[in-house]
Amino acid sequence: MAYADLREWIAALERAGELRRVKADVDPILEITEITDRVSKSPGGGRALLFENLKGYPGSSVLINQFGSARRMNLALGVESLDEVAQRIHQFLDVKSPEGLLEKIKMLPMLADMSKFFPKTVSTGPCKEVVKKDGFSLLDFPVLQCWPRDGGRFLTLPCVITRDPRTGKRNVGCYRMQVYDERTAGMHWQRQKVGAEHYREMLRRAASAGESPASTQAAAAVDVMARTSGGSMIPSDAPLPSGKMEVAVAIGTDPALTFCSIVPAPPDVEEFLIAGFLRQQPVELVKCETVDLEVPATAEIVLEGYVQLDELRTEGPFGDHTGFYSLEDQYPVFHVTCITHRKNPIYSATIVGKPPMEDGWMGKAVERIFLPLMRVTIPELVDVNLPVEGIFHNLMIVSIRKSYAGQARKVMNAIWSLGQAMFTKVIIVVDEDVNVQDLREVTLKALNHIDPERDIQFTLGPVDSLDHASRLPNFGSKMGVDATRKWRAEGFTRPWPDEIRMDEKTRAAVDRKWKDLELD
Ligand SMILES: Cc1cc2nc3c(=O)[nH]c(=O)nc-3n(C[C@H](O)[C@H](O)[C@H](O)COP(=O)(O)O)c2cc1C
Ligand SMILES: [Mn+2]
Repeated sequence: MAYADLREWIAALERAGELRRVKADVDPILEITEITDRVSKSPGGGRALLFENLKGYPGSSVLINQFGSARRMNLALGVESLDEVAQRIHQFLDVKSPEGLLEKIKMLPMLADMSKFFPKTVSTGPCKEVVKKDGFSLLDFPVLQCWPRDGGRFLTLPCVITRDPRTGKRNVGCYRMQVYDERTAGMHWQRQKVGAEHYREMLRRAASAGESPASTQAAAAVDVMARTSGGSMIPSDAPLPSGKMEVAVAIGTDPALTFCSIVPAPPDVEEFLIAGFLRQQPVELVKCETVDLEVPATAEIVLEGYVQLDELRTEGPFGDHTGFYSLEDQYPVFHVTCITHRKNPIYSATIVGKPPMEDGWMGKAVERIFLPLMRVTIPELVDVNLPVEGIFHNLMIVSIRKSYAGQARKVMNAIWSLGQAMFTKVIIVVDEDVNVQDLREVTLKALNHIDPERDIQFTLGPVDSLDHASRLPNFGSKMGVDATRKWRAEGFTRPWPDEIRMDEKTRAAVDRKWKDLELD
């Protein structure tokens, strides 16, 4: 069921009637956004678009909106419904130690399955069809300018590959990249993301290199950390330690891997492995030409290069998925040392802006797939809804099976401690009898059930870099709403009213005479 590359995926989209080839001339500057935005907001998210005639880029093509509907998201992962993926994860988590030979034998297929997950390094692949160690330019590709006030043109769907200097593990993250010129681009890994942590670890090492004793080394590292944070730096006269960090960027991979670059995986789990799990076939990797990293063998375009540790540059503004422009900030700069690509590479992109957009469907897939994983630490969790207008970090509605006093608050704290869910600005917790997917039901019941002063929990902590309202960039407050039914054990002594429901006998009687009433 796995797609070997972007081209097989495009063919599958076309067979399913989910692709529209656009032959008319379009401009990658603003025009593609306006077209795609209208398509994204049409019923069901429209179709994926393959622009085949681009102003200024004869022979090039741009794929966009590949994940932009529930159906395409399912197709991308080769399932009928995302619950299938959740179910497979659940099965893995549900393993109990086998008792006796029969149970052991039953487990063998699953173990054999696991061998398929690990990435495989191969000697070469289509991404090496054209290798350019000089004479290359980022401007050779039809990179979009998305919105009028954007700081420039941005790579919007890059798989950014870095290596943890401590463990050697590779990370793949989707971080937008502002193209500054032929050979440099911004590296917008936000401070709490894994690429940023790899960068910080390189900085720590550089800060403490040559210094002795250990306490001085640690102090040097602490000082650098306080001044820099992931991407951006608190302005200071003291220079940062110098050095280079190798980075590779793949654009246009098979859809499972592209999707994995956005999933909030635990930092130490390689996305290549997760993609292998989703595709049920290993991701094939090839070695880069100029850096010590591996990239997907079938990628359309690969950028190799490095980030200079002590160099930061203004990145943004950028019309973001909040519906507002995210503000300028200081981020590291990526320097290209080599570009390899397939013949006639297909440039793959997305746009973000006011929801609903393509990324909303990717976020919904994360919501479904992560539910069983969230249940590992929050076993009382029944269901989760991240409404698209809540842009994933502003609003999470969860239902729980409540069994003890104060449990809703325990669940909030668990969510604020759970990987990227730490960014959640507002959490609403309801009882398991509320369908969190039905926003009308949530509004009715949650608001009926709260005494605001009593049931709202404020806390402080890290917030999303895109939050423009927090008191400080990346740091602010969050709110949890305990909209569960309050118990005596929680100090609530008033009687709790019954929900209104007609009795069965009357309902059946009206059913029988409904036709005669002629009310339809
Ligand atoms: C279209 C799109 C664009 C994104 N752009 C960025 C970005 O510029 N910077 C960033 O830190 N995260 C961005 N993200 C979110 C990250 O991809 C996401 O947090 C991912 O889990 C990061 O991977 P990591 O945990 O390996 O760092 C974007 C997500 C999507 C869907
Ligand atoms: Mn990661």
